[in-house]
Amino acid sequence: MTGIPIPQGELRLEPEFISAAEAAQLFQALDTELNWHQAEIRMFGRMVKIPRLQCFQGDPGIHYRYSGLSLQTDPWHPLIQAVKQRVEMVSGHSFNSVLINYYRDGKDSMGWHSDDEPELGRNPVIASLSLGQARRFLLRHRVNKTIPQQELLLNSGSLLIMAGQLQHYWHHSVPKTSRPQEGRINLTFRHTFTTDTQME
Ligand SMILES: O=C(O)CCC(=O)C(=O)O
Ligand SMILES: [Mn+2]
Repeated sequence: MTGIPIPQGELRLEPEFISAAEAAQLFQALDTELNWHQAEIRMFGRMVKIPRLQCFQGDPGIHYRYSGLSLQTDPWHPLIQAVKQRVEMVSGHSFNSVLINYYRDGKDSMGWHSDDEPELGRNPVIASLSLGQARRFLLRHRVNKTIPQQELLLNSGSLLIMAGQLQHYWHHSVPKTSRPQEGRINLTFRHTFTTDTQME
């Protein structure tokens, strides 16, 4: 994996973690077989649909907190479980859950945020596998605005690892684009601490 040097965080990218052909096959299978839903969040007192589809899978007993709700995970899809094992080998970390986002076209996006929920622990290792349409992935420092913004193009089959202090010091986003775009599925493997497991 290639390290991308940035201050106060660790980023590593494997552009061809899985082949383009395998990534296309996996995209097709997940597109049709997963239990996609469009979550709603409260914004300025109104319920609004988030601009993408999602699903969340994990080990039994793992809960997923979203906008004040605590949701059960779906069981692992066998293809995701198989790819998770390869992600664990390459990253040297184990994961018990995955958040899966489906960007249907260029209007679907993810706004600036950090993966800093308390249940992810102190310096979470997050492994992000992208399938389908290549999309821009941006990072900007949360405090020091003189540090340049980082931009990566996440191709189909690429694996990005975010680790160290990254979530404390950086926000990331997948911006909208007006260019015609095919669908993209992104899987972020995480270790979620629940009340049943020990916090690090
Ligand atoms: O789609 C991506 O590349 C990013 C997804 C993400 O940031 C997240 O799931 O928290
Ligand atoms: Mn994120």
